[in-house]
Amino acid sequence: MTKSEHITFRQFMLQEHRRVGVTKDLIFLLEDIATACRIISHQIRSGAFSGTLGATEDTNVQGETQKQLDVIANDQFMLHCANTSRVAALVSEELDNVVWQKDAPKKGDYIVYFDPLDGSSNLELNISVGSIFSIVELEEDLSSTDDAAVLIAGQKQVCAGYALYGPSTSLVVTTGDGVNGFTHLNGTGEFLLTFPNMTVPAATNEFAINASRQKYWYPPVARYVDECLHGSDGPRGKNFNMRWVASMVAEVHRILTRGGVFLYPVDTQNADMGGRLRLLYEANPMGFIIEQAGGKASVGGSRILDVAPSDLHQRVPVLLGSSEEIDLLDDYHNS
Ligand code: AFP
Repeated sequence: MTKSEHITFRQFMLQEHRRVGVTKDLIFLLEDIATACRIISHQIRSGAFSGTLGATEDTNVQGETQKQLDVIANDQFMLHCANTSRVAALVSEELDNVVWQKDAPKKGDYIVYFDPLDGSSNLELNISVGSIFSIVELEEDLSSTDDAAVLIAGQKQVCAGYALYGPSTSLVVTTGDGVNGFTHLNGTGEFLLTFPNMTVPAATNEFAINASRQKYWYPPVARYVDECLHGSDGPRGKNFNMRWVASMVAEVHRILTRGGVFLYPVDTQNADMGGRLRLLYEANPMGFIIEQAGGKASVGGSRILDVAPSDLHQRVPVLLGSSEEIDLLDDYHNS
């Protein structure tokens, strides 16, 4: 497609409104999220000049030192997600509690979950980072704004997406009918459709895992990785390549582009926390996106999107990507 053939995010979403009934309220909310991501992208790319690439003095609910840009990105999501009257609550990796936008949430209102800046330990290294978001529609009026009301399983998502702040700024979104990728055009500031109908190949020869944690792995993951490393001489009968960016958004984007698996399993060292990655604003949105692109997303033997949340910042194992590989990993976990 030439530049003139690249339709804008708004044009594409209005097509989806006519094609599959994506609501205009959701389109407005997504445009506000896209604006937040556009501003975050600018803040990151100018961070070296504004002195904001480093850490703050604070730690977040995760016990992690907050980067200045974690806070800036969170502020942008909070600001831009509060515009539409249908947003009932915001859930952020950076905030201890739910931020309720109204006292009496109604059926059809949105809950927005987000990791405003994922991979921020890479910022000073100039390695790609991203923002992740997930949207759920309330299925009934709420009698109270108890934080437990936002503990909704990932299978109920109506939308999920991420922005990837890399060599270019990508916006990848699903509203439940496939996955589409947009690229930010410097100058006009628009997100143009550049990667329609993104799909994950069922087969792959590429896996991503933090191999330094090998001594902590439980047998199913240890077996899977060992067989990949044995390559054509082993039971898999083919050689594998490995990647590890330490930025989940970058790994997922690679998998959507050429296949592969991303593994952050529960292990003997993180077992008391349930894993490393957070369910509501990392695993669920990425799991929804990967499934919508034809891949699979598992906690190891069962589907991420089926997990019934029990805590706002709950962590889960994440095994996602090419379906043939995730099926094999599930078999190893279930045998
Ligand atoms: P940060 O946001 O603290 O950089 O963590 C990024 C992340 O949550 C995810 O994006 C990476 O895949 C994973 O952690 C990297 O974990 P390791 O530091 O153990 O490699």
